[in-house]
Amino acid sequence: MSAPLVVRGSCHHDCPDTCVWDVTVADGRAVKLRGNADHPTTQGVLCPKVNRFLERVYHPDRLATPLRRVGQKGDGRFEPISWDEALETIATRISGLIHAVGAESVLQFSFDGTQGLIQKGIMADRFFNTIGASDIHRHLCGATAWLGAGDVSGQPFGIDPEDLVHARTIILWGTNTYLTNRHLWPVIEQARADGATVIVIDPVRTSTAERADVFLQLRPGTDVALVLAMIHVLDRDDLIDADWIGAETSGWNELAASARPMSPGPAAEITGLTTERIEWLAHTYATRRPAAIRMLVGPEHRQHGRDIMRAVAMLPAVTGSWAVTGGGLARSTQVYFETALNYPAPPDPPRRTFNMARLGEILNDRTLDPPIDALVVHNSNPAVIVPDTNPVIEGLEREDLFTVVIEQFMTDTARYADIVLPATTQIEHLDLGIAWGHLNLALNQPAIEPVGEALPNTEIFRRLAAAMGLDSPELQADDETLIRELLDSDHEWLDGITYERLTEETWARLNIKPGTRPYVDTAPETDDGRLHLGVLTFEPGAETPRGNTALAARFPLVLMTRKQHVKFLNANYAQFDEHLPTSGEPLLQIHPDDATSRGVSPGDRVEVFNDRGRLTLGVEITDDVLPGVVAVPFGWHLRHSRQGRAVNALTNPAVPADDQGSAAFHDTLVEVAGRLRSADD
Ligand SMILES: Nc1nc2c(c(=O)[nH]1)N[C@H]1C(S)=C(S)[C@@H](COP(=O)(O)OP(=O)(O)OC[C@H]3O[C@@H](n4cnc5c(=O)[nH]c(N)nc54)[C@H](O)[C@@H]3O)O[C@H]1N2
Ligand SMILES: Nc1nc2c(c(=O)[nH]1)N[C@H]1C(S)=C(S)[C@@H](COP(=O)(O)OP(=O)(O)OC[C@H]3O[C@@H](n4cnc5c(=O)[nH]c(N)nc54)[C@H](O)[C@@H]3O)O[C@H]1N2
Ligand code: SF4
Ligand SMILES: [Mo]
Repeated sequence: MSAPLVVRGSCHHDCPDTCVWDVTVADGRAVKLRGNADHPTTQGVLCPKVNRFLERVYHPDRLATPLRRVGQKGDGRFEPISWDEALETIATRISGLIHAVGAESVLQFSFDGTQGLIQKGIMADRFFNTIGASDIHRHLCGATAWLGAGDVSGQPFGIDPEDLVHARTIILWGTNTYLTNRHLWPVIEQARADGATVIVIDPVRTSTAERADVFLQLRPGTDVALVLAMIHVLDRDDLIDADWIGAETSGWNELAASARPMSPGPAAEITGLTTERIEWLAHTYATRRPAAIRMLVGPEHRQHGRDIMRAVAMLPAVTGSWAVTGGGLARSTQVYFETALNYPAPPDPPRRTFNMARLGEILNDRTLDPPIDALVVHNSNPAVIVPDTNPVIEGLEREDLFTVVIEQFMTDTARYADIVLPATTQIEHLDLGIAWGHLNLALNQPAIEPVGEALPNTEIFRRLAAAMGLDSPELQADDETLIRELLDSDHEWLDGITYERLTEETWARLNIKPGTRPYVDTAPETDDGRLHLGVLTFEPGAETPRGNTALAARFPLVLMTRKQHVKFLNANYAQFDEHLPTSGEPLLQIHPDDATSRGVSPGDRVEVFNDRGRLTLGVEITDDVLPGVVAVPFGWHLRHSRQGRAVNALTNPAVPADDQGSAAFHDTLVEVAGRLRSADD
């Protein structure tokens, strides 16, 4: 036996925390995985999702060989084939389509299954750019938040989340920190121990809201009205920072005029909060400083999500709270990495690109020129994560759609593939991880050889390029070269951060001094170098009770579909029974008033439905949701309901008219029919 060795890597999941871990390897097998004790945010603990990651790696259900479908699409019957045969089949089909109808008939669909930059897509993108395939806007997470904050500040830099420790008011605005960003929670607790007031603004009483000093449970999607009322109060009570506004912003007069009609009275009527609470919030935010707002993505998932993100981003510009370390807006830190690293340039000419939320529509649209006849999915599970599942499945069922899925497990999407290719997990491949909850880069070193015949995504696309006879050397670049290219940047934030240093030290903080104040120490990257305020209007979404009274008469309840479980990470882990909550199935949360009026009692099964779909679910009757609001957790798989659908069978796929930004997931109206006897199940 050789002595065990410890290999350092980083978690790949789409999670703000990007933890660093130590993998103990004995005789080629990973035997222990622990959070690294010295990493500034991990501090020795991972999370309930990933603590048993090695079971995922060695799970008997891991895909071990390439597979070819032998049954109907969706029924999950496959036979093993060799890599040569799999790649040859794919190369022949794709080359044939390129010849017959053009490369745009091939759609690349990938998302955030890994945040490691090279396995996420650098080599895949090179491949699809070279052939000129159709692409997607990867906008279901974070893009709308980016656009909304960017409307105010150009590049949407926020404060280092670690600087929240200096704040005396912390507003967790539509973010469920305790669940979704758990390594930030100790920072929030530390600030509170030092005297900070922690406020949560959310339509749902989340596990974070339960831990807050003050929980403001507003009606979904009404945040712009709340911001306008806060600005109304700040202006009325002379709590704005007029010097700061004059020197650093433009558009204040237009914003103040927008806020004048929205006194706390009308805002209370729209948001459901009391006028006293709104007054208190505005005063506290302006006077208990440093005052910080923390946001991630929750409120972006609506038709007017960009307006909400823009509105909230205006608050620190109006009070000048950016001026003191610990104040300002703490949002995704991804923009720092995108600024510093040498990301590949966008393809020239640009590829035909569709918003990913429209996958169902696109797969079924024969009028596209050309229509989509091949789909290659990697790092994503669209059958679960895309809104409006039924058209997605209808598209995936098309006999004439050639579908390839690169996966670690037989997911709900992979079941519809013609060819499934087995992918390595994070402990089997090299990668460079960025973070969106802190400022540390991490190098992930492979700890073990690939399990079975699995290959890294990068290698799969190198081999596919070769099988298609594409001979550009950049399609054969190895993984280390790809990482070195990303680090090859003149940006000062990367000074001294080399591949060699990362192999020694694993992680490195971008060269940004703790306490740096965006828009104070550096100017906003806007056309006039000022923070942009301007006209702000509350508009209800087209699928909300206020926005469509006719539809609301049929479907009076607003459906929220947030992340809710400690052992789920998006669509990952629901395949393992040990990761399911004790209910063993998704439960519909409904307010006691709505349950009573529908004759729903504890223990009942109900149907929740709209014109897009229908699910039969158990219920949890709770005032964690407001009257008129119901919630079903996201992340469960299709097998977890009688209909063979998860909650996205109900959700609203509408995207902004310019195709930029997320879908209106949470602008979804439904009705609930109660009293299904168990015989109906
Ligand atoms: N355990 C666990 N952790 C995760 C994930 C997971 O699946 N499980 N997923 C990861 C990913 S990909 C992401 S993007 C992050 C997301 O992290 P967060 O943004 O913190 O989480 P979400 O659940 O998307 O949304 C946060 C909150 O927004 C609220 N919200 C919805 N609409 C509105 C609104 O109109 N106004 C206000 N004020 N609030 C609203 C929801 O009720 C929800 O509680 O979490 C990451 N971490
Ligand atoms: N209703 C509703 N829908 C939502 C959301 C919501 O809150 N509510 N949240 C949205 C958000 S914020 C997000 S980020 C998306 C998440 O959407 P996705 O990014 O598609 O979801 P994940 O489950 O994180 O990852 C997808 C798959 O990637 C695979 N994977 C991981 N690593 C690798 C790898 O190295 N190679 C390959 N080939 N595969 C790999 C995993 O096995 C997993 O099945 O969902 C969105 N959809
Ligand atoms: S999922 Fe998030 S919290 Fe859990 S180990 Fe990965 S980065 Fe850390
Ligand atoms: Mo996300």
